[in-house]
Amino acid sequence: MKTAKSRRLFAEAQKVIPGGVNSPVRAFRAVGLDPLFVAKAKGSKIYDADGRAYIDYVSSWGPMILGHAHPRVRKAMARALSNGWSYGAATELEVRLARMISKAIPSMELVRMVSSGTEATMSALRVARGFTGRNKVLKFAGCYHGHADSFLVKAGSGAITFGVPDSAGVPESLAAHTLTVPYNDLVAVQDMFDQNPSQISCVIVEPVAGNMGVVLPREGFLKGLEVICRKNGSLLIFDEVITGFRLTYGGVQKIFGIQPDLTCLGKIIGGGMPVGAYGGRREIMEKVSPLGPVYQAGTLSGNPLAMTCGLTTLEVLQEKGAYKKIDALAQELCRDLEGLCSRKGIPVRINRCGSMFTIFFTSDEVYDYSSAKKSDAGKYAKFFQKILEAGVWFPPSQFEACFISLAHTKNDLKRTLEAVATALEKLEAE
Ligand code: KE4
Repeated sequence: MKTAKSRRLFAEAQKVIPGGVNSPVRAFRAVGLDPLFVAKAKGSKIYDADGRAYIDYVSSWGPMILGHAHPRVRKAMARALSNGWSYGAATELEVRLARMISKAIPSMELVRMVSSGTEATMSALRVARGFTGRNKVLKFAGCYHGHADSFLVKAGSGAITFGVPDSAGVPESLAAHTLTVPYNDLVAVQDMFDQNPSQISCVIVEPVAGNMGVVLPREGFLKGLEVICRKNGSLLIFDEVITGFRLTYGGVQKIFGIQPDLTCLGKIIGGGMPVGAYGGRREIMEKVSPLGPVYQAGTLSGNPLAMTCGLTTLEVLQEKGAYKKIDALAQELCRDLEGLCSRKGIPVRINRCGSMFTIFFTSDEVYDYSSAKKSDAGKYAKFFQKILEAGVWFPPSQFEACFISLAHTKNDLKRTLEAVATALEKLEAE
């Protein structure tokens, strides 16, 4: 592969940016390569600095559900630019987007705009702590909620229930307030509540997990969380930064019939521009400044250009058949990938929910983080490298999700299968 320009840019980048990237997973370290630098993207394709085209399944980690550079979004943003693009004041655009979100996700009676998923979850946690007067938060191993200190915490050793930092710079005294249990394990959740009576402010969960690879909730898991939270006076927070407007027009909460107390959004609601949001029941969100005592703020919150991008993206998603199309494409691709791997005798598990999926190199069911980690990440890395050479760009980590956009075509799927077939042959030959 010709990567001279990416290599040169990476050398330059490392002189001025930590690791040469502005977000760790982009460094391609998990797949044993130097990162490719991207020059442009259009539709389902992404183009590297050396001019090579790839079918893109990263989709900017979820936001680009329409495909890249969608003409309607581009026109709307160009028009908006002529009005200036940041005022630090309230605008009609943010009211329209908040109203659209609240209409699509009725549990979000009040919505506060922020500029990233991390800000959304960090703020929702603060609101939960402020509303309940409790400090502890319960999360699930393998779920990622952005990089706020309280979430960069892993389960303490078996003996102790409280968390230990999962990153340098996170105070142990803070990590101790984060409790971590396995995903899909309601018994472990109940145990934590028994061991920490009236101390848990909230449970935060990815209702369909995307950050250990795609892992689906087992029957009754989400409903169980709702019941346990209600019984214990704790808030249920759905982190729908990935799933919000990905699996349906609105929250995956609609599909599962769950009413979380707070919901966090990001990615798609900004359409690729920096937008996050959190919201929920009025009585809870009325705790947020300037109404209430929980402080949260942001210079670029509700940025007019970002709002325009998000609004237009959601408008296009309202078009009839949008979700049916991307779900059908993903179903077809995953079915054909499974067939291909089984014909080649390569054990894989493909977890899919709507238009997001992960191919795990394991023969066992993947239903939580420890089962996800049993998959052969080394084989995934080699697989990634080989399909990349063939012009297919999957996430550079076994523990991420692939996304299909409205711009993907049957021909993209055909070319993807051809690339996978070649990659599997090369893997077998090794
Ligand atoms: P951001 O701060 O990256 O906008 O959102 C944090 C976040 C919160 N909640 C969930 C469920 C998320 O998936 C994320 C961010 N997702 C990762 C990829 N899975 C972003 C990619 C990156 O870190 O570069």
